[in-house]
Amino acid sequence: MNKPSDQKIPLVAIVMGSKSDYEVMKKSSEVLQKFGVPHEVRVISAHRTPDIAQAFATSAEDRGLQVIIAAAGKAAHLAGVLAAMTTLPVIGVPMSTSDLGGLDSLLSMVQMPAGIPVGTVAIGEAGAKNAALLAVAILALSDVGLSNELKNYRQQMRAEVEAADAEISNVSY
Ligand code: RP5
Repeated sequence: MNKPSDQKIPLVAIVMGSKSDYEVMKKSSEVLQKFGVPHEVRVISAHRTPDIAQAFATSAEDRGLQVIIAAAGKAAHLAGVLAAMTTLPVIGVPMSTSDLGGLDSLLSMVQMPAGIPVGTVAIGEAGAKNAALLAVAILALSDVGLSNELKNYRQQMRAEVEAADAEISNVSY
C-alpha cells in the first residue's frame, strides 16, 4: 500500500552514496514525513554509479524536485557532483566515518570551490535532521501552511526547553 507521501510528486530527494548511510539518513525522511513533505529516497553513488548520478541530477528539476539532500562519507563528492549538474539547492550531509570520524566527509562537502555551492550541515544524525528542516524552510518560502508548521515546531522545542528548565532548576543543589 502506498504511503500518503508516495501519492504526490516528490519535492525533496534524499540521496545517499551507500545503503550503509541509510540508518542515519532515515532521520531526514522522518522529519519530512512529520511535515508532510512528499519526498523520494535514493541510493546513488557518484563513483560507483556515475551515470545514474548524472541522469538523476539532470532530470531532477524537470521531475518537480525543489531541494536535494545528498549524504555521503569519506571522499564525499556526491553532493558536489549533483550540485554541478543542477541549479536546485543541494544540502550536503557528511556521514561519520570509522577512519577519520567524518571530518573527511565534512571537508569534502563544505570546501566546494566558488561557483557550485553545497549547503553543508553537521556530521551524522544532527545533520540529517537539520538538512530536512532546512529543506522545509526552503519550501516554506512559498508555502504559508508549511511556514506556520515550522513556526509551531520551534514553539514546541521552546516549550520542551522551558519544561526541562522548570524541572531541573527546581532541584535543590
Ligand atoms: C560513500 O562511501 C558512502 O556515502 C558511504 O558513506 C561510504 C562508505 O560506503 P560503503 O563502502 O559502506 O558502501 O560512498
